[in-house]
Amino acid sequence: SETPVKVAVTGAAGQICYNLLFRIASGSLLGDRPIELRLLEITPALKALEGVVMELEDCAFPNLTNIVIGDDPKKVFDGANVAMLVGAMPRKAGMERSDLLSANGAIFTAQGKALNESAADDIRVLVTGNPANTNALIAMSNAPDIPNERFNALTRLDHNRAKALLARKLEVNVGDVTNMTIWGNHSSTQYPDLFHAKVGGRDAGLLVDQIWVESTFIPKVAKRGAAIIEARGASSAASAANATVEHMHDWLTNTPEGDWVSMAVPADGSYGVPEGVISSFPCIVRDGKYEIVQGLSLDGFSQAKLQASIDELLDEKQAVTELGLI
Ligand code: NAX
Repeated sequence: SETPVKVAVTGAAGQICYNLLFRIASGSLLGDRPIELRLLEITPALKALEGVVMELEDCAFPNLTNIVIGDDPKKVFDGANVAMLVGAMPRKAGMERSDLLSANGAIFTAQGKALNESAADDIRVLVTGNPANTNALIAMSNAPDIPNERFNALTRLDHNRAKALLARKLEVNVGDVTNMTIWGNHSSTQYPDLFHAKVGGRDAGLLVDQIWVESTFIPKVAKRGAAIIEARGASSAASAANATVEHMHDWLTNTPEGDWVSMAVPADGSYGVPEGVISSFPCIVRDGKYEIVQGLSLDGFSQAKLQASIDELLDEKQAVTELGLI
């Protein structure tokens, strides 16, 4: 029988994973290929994680061959082909930004080193835990033997939010919206760009006015997470899990012909984004390799929006450099 794909997931007892693990195990990631789950948590959360494991067992998923849990990243990442880094230190009241970066820095330096030592040669790492782009940069910088392009961060949730908002505005099916782009950081400075998007094959930019784009579309996409916290009393979980599984699924396979997705990947100079940051771009995937879509034209408005988000990424990079994390 086929060798199971080893899928490592961190933050496994948290709320995103309470949805994500069941999606992975039921086939949303790899169809009917056998999967071994390798779940990392901090020591105090291992008991809760045992409960999640019981529920996974009780689903009797036919393609879930084994579950390994633990609090030692080196052991849990052993032989992993895929790693989804969801667990992170949330910002608490009174916490300065530098405190947040250093708390997460400790997590992602350790996990980067552990991946470097024990993951499989084909490891792909996707960071969902915030600040996702910079956490991915920290992990990447601490894993010198793993090619940089194997480290991505999640902006697919923002991408999906942007598609859904545009579809609601135009009263079309979300499936008719293609070629949406999120540029930059997964933060409030992100630039959701509909000027290359298509709606039923027509240019989205011709179907909405600039005022709606600037005063509604961009801020609503960027602040959707806060709106969900306000309504639900907890941050987005199922939609974040869905985006995480979709990003990794597409990265392992192909993006649909004629469309692209948003992925935060190590910058290579495309669109003037300097090497050394992990920024969101429009990407296509062919046979498990992603490429940044080239040749899109950005007008002055779009350039300024992208630049603001790059500036923030460079600030975060400088902060973690000063903290000695990269
Ligand atoms: P929860 O607080 O419910 O779960 C996080 C889990 O991570 C906890 O169980 C915690 O014990 C665990 N954890 C902490 N440090 C760990 C470590 N060193 N190793 C392993 N596990 C560790 O948060 P949840 O709602 O699941 O969100 C997880 C992360 O996703 C947060 O950082 C959150 O900000 C981020 N998000 C990112 C999104 C994105 O689009 N990129 C959107 C959703 C979400 O806000």
